[in-house]
Amino acid sequence: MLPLLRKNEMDKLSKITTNGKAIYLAYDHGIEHGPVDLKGRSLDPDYILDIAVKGGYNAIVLQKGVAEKYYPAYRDKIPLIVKLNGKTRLVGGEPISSQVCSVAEAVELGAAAVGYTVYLGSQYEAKMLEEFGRIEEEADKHNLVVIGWMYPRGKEVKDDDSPEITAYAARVGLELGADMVKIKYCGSKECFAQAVRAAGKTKVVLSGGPKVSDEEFLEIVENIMEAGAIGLAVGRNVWQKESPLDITQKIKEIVFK
Ligand code: FBP
Repeated sequence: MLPLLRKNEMDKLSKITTNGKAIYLAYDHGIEHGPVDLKGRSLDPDYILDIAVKGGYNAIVLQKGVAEKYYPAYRDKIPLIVKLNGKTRLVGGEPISSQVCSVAEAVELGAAAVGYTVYLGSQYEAKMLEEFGRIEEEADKHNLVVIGWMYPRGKEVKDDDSPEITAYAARVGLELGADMVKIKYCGSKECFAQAVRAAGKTKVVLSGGPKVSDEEFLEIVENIMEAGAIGLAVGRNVWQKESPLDITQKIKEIVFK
């Protein structure tokens, strides 16, 4: 039985990786951040999907509404990661991201993987951990990859990008059974390596972050790859740039070299 499980594990990951490495284009900002992030061309989902396909991304990350209306035309061109929960930036207080799409719906939409944000340390952490557990169980039945957006956040979390908290977030992903965790950069190669070690056999990808200069971003990509990450899920640092395909090419040279 065990070898079979391991084979399934490899099969499902191979749908959204290339030789064990990966770049994902994240585009769930319409709900998380709103129009402030989606200026100009990036408001149009087709513009982003076109970058994802032309850039050779391993998958595109979408919420179900955008996936329903735009992904059918791209279904044969690029794998889909459906983000199952979300929240707007309009709510104050302790963060909670509620499930807005089921695993079954994600399967219908053609997903190869599902993503779910857990705000570790939030007053509502317990609810998100419980939902994550249920999603894991359902996703397993469909052989879908589960990616945890592991974000320490809330008034109890004073230093959300400290080495210790970042490693903690990565470790929680392993403990919960995530196939992959998406974590924020903690400022250095050494710190990120510590998080990768904490995640054990759970794969680690970088969460891109707000737009910075190409040089700064590419240095971060170098660092996380040297630290043992398998790649990154990036949004703003690609599609908010003047030439998204140029920066994509540079990212690929580092990730897949
Ligand atoms: P970016 O590369 O643009 O940072 O996107 C990664 C991501 O996790 C998105 O999937 C999500 O919409 C956004 O960041 C959430 O960012 P935050 O919770 O920090 O506002």
